[in-house]
Amino acid sequence: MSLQSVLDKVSEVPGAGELIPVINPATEEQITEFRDGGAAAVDEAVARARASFRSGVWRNLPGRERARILWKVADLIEARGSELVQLDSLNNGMPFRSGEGILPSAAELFRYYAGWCTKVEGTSFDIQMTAGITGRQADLHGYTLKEPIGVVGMIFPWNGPLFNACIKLAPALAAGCSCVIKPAEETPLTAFVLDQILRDAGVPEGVVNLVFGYGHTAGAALAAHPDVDKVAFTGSTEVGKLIVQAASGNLKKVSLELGGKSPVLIFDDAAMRSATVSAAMGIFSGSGQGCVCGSRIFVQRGVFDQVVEGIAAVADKLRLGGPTDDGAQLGPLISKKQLTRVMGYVDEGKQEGVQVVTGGNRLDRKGYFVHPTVLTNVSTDARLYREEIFGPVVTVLPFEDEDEAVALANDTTYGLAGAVYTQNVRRAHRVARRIEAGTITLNCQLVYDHQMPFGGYKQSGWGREYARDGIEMYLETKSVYSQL
Ligand code: TXE
Repeated sequence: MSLQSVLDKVSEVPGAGELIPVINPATEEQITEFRDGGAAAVDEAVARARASFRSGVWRNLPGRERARILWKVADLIEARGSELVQLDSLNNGMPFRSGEGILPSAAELFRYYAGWCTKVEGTSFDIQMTAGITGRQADLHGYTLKEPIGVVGMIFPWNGPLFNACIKLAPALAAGCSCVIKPAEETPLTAFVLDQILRDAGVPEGVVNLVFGYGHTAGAALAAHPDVDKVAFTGSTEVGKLIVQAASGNLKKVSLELGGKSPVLIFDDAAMRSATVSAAMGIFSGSGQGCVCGSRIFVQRGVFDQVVEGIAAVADKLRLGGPTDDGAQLGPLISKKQLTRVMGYVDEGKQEGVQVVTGGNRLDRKGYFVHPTVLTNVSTDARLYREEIFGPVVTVLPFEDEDEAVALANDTTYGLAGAVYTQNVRRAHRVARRIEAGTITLNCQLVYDHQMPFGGYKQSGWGREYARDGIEMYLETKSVYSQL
C-alpha cells in the first residue's frame, strides 16, 4: 500500500471526537489527521473483543494453529518492512536506518512467541491430604491449567510505535487473549498497518481491535472499562499511576513499563575509548527518547575530565536530521510538547548554574531538533537530575569509589536499567547485583533480546516483558484437584 493511501485511510477511520493532527516532527508539517474515537469507540471495541473471546475463535485454536498465524504475521511485517519503516519515520522523525534496525526484532517477537503457543503448560501433583479442613484423609491428583487472561487493553507510546505494539501483541496473542489496542495520539500510522497485517495473516475478526484517540479520552476509557480483564501500558510513570487508579474499579490486572533515569558507572579501569563512545550512544541514540537511556553518567574521579571531554566530542560529531536527510544519525524530538519539556529542564539547569559542556540549545532549523547536551556541576537535588527528561541530555558526575558509585546509582525512584564499565570482572558482577534495576549491562548498553526478561524495579514498572515472563503476564493459573 502506498504511504499516501495509509495517510488517507487513517483520516477516514470513524470517530465522534476531536480531529487530531499528525505532525512530522522533522518538518513540523501536518501529514494527516484522524478522529478521536473516545469512550464510544472503546465500548464497541471491547464488546467485539469480548465476543471473540467468548466464542473461543482464537483462544480455542490448537496452539500449533495460532503459532502458524503468528509466523505469518512476522513474514508480513518483513514483506511490508519498507512501508512500515517509512511510516514510523515519517511519524516520529527518526532516520530510516534507526527504523530498519528495529524492524527485524519486531518480526522476531512474533516468531519467538509463536514458539510459545505450543509450550504453555501446567504442572501436576500427587497429593496425600492427611487432615484438611474436613478432617478426613484423601488421595488426590492435582494439576494446574494456564488460561488466557481474557480481554486485554493495550496502550502504547510514540517512541518506537511499531515495536511497542509488537512487544505486547505477540505474547498476548500467543496466550490466546483478545485485545483492544490504542496507539499514542502522535503515532497512529504503523498501528493501522499492523492491524491490517494481523487480519491478512489470519487472526480472526474481533480478536484485535484498534482504537484511536487521546490518552485522557480513549486511553482513560480503556483503562477504566469494567469488561477489560487486564491493561498493559507503556508510557510515563505519571500516567502509569493514573492507570492503576482507573483499573481499580474492577481490579483488572495491570502491567506497566514506565520511565527511567538509568545510571551508567564508568570506573577508572574501564576500556576508556569504547566505554566513552558506548555511554554517549547509550543516551543520545533515538535523541534520548528511550526508556532505558543512560541519562545519569557517573565517572571515577581520576578519569572524569577525560570521559566528559570524550562524551562531548561524540555529541558534537553526531549528525542530526530527518528521515530523508543523508547520513542523519539522530532525529528530532517527537513533538513541540516534548521540545518545550526538554528545553524547560535545560533552561532551569542553566539558571541553577550547571555547566553546559556542549549543546543546551535547539537547532536553528525546522523540526524539533535539540543538540546533544552534556551537563556537569549538577546538584543531586535538581529536577533535571531527578526526573526523566526524555531528550538528548545527560548529566555527568564524579565518584570516588565503588560504594559511592552504587549509592549514587540507586538514589532514584526509578529502576529500569543500569550499566557498568570496568575491566575487573569480579567488580562488574558485584556491582550488577548491587544496582536496583531490572536490566544491567556490563561494558555495553542498548543490548536487548527476546529471550531475556525486561522490566523495571521501583517506579519503573510492574511485570516483565519478553521471554517466558512476557507470556505469563497474559495467563491465569487455575488449580484443579481430583479425588482418586
Ligand atoms: O507520555 P504519556 P507522553 C515518558 C517520558 C516523556 C513523558 C511524557 O518521560 O517525557 O512520558 O510523554 C496514553 N489514561 N515516556 O506525554 O502521556 C497516551 O495517549 C490512559 C516514557 O507522551 O504517558 C499514550 O498512548 N492512557 C515512555 C501513552 O499513554 C493515557 C514512553 C503514553 O503517553 C492517559 C513515552 C490516561 N489518563 C513517554 N494519558 C517509555 N516508558 O518508554 C495518556 N495516555
